[in-house]
Amino acid sequence: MTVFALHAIGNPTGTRMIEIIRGDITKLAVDAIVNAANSALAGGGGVDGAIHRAAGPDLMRELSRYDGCPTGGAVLTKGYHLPARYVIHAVGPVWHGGSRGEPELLAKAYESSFARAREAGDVRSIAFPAISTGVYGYPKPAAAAIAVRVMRAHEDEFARIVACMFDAENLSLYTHLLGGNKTENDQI
Ligand code: AR6
Repeated sequence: MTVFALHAIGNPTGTRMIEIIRGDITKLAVDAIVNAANSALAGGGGVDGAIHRAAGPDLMRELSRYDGCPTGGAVLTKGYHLPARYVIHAVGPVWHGGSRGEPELLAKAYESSFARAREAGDVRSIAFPAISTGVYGYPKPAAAAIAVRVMRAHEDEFARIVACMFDAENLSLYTHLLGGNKTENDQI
């Protein structure tokens, strides 16, 4: 799949940027991509399925060493056949209406991802999908606000933070939150 739009939006407080890319996260040549995994680390559909298909079966072999991962947590593996050197498998919450700690757990999934990236020692660029906003049913506007808040809190620790958006609604939400103008269908 082609990455078909690139949004590089300046941070009003400095030179670092949170970039918004519309496309398939498995194509991104960053140090680490984040996966929206489940707590069994068992693979699945959505971005998880795409990452496993692109990385190859060694990814599942490495994950099978773990006895799962709690919601809000994240584990780091190699990227195998992906352009990214690492995959950080973050477990977002299933949306149950908002009264089961979903906002805190979603923020924790992003925080845990950044923690794993820092621990790796050589991650300068990291890309995130919109965790929990697919199969897990988290309302996209609320999830976007949390994701952008946590990304901004870590902006100074990385050379590049990419928000990789797959669908038009998330693209529009992130673009609005990050203060940019939406332009679509720019080939890169
Ligand atoms: N690149 C970037 N984003 C993508 C891609 C892709 N290739 N494919 C989908 N998305 P989801 P969740 C977007 O369902 O809600 C899996 O079965 C998608 O449009 O992948 O956290 C896992 O195994 C959506 O905005 O993850 C878990 O069981 C976002 O990624 C469960 O789904 C997240 O959607 C996790 O559900």
